[in-house]
Amino acid sequence: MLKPQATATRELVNLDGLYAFKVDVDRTGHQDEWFKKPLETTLEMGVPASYNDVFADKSIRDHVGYVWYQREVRVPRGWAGERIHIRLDSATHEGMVYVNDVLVAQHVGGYMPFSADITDHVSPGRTFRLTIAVNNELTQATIPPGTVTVTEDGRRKQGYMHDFYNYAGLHRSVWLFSTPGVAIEDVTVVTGVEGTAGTVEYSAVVAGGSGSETVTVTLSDADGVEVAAGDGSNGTLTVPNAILWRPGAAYLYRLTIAVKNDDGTLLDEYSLPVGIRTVEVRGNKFLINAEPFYFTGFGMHEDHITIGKGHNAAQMVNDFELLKWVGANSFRTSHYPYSEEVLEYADRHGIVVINETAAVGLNAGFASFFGEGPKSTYSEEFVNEDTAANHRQAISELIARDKNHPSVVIWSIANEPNSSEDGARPYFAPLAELARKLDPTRPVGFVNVMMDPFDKDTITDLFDVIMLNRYYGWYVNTGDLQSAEKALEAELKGWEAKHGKPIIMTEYGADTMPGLHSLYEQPWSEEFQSSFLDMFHRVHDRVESVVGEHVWNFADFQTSNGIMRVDGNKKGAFTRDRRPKSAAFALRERWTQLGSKKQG
Ligand code: BDP
Repeated sequence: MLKPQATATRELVNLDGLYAFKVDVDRTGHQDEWFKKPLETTLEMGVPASYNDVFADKSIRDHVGYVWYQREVRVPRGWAGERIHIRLDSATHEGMVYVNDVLVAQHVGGYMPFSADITDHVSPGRTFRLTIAVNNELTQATIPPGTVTVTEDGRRKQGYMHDFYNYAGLHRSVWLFSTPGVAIEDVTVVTGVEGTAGTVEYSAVVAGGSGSETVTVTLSDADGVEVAAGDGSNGTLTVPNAILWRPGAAYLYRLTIAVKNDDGTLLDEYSLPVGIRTVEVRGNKFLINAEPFYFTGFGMHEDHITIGKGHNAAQMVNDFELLKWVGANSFRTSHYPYSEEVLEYADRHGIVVINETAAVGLNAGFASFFGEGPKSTYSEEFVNEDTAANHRQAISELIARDKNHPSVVIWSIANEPNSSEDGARPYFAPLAELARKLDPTRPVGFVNVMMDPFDKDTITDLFDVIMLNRYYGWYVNTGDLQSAEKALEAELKGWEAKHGKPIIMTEYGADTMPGLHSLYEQPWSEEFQSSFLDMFHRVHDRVESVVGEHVWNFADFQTSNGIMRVDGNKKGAFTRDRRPKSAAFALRERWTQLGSKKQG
């Protein structure tokens, strides 16, 4: 799915800002057709942002169900004769979009864009009423899954098997955009390296034409100088002496696709940045441009004070600046796809990304942490055929959205699913196959949970890399780093011997209260966090197959209520307002010196 852009043939209007806002307390909005008239409310809500922490009202924060957003939109008068579309970069977790009285789009899955062609419902130069109903419920029909229960006094309660808070709303931008009648609908780019040359294999899908149109492509370097050109909607361009996209040293070319009619009139134009690079797993090494790469960085969250999971350009830049400061070369989009702006930024700044679907919490083993739950994972009542269908959709949409980003080097199709029950292999084998079919060029993996080590796990051979979340010294061997070190090393050696594949430690961390100090390395102190991380690092350095380390988490983040958390998860190297804990300085020391040692 192409991100809308302004080109010589396309225009774009941003619809962010304040919307009238109403909580559908009695669940009557659809029945009473709230979209047919101005919302009866005095509340307003900013887009993009989560609505939960914006109002000083517990009932809004805890609401389970629909909320409604509404505003007037004027269609530019110059758009006569164009196709007109509305696009939501996301609606968490379900969005229903009404243009005046008509439902034009409905989408389930909280972290993916969707759009609708509304040409027949609007008029250039005139206004229309845009109403968006957003539902935050997680059910058997969503990824991630959840359960809504109704208490005896009639309140709806949301349960789910992950710790991060279920922020909801319009977290990303809303757009009105135009496309011409004959339009480029999709572009796929695959890059390669042959000696000193780079190859750019492209294929474009053009819709609405008669077939007699011509497609031309040009590739320009960062200075705008054309370095290759081709004809036709598919082809391979060769760039002599190509400058490669490298971690820490991004270089982007720009591919422009033009569609023209017989007399040479430009019908449509679309362009995208292209980083020429290769990714490959060979034995127990992870190679970028045929050179071993060692991941340093974090599992992150889109999570900030007040705006929750809302995208904000300045906050995003600040997070990337902190990654740079601490010496991180990569991160994982735990536990859902992030805003497209994040990936574009990573492309431009040479940060490597493990891109994850929102399939988190497919594990009955967590029931005890999160209250009552199902006994087995792969069962009619929990992860069933509906879940699998939604999971297939999540993988397909993620790859369709993000396939052209050079920063993305691994697809992570799930976080900590149960991988030891009988049902795990039949569930995951088709999903791994689907991801590979949709993108044969990138390694595919899933993130393994501590409860399913190498002698219990039944699915890791289906994947290219081993990604492990481990908490030796925290959830087990709590505070006893000596025993933890032994247990961790033994387990990693077990994975190494069994699979011979690259291992990335995708999570390791200890909750830490900033400002709490201890002479005795007590858990929760800043000293303990640093010693805990040091212990992992000693082990990583002793196990050859370890090709990366992502600390859990980049920053403290908000969680749902529970006795395991004090105002959120405190495993951040930075606090929630992005101040460094002592561990951040220790990580900086290691990671800024590590690069040459590990990769050389
Ligand atoms: C892991 C999860 C992560 C949690 C973390 C923790 O992948 O989302 O936040 O544990 O407990 O199980 O801190």
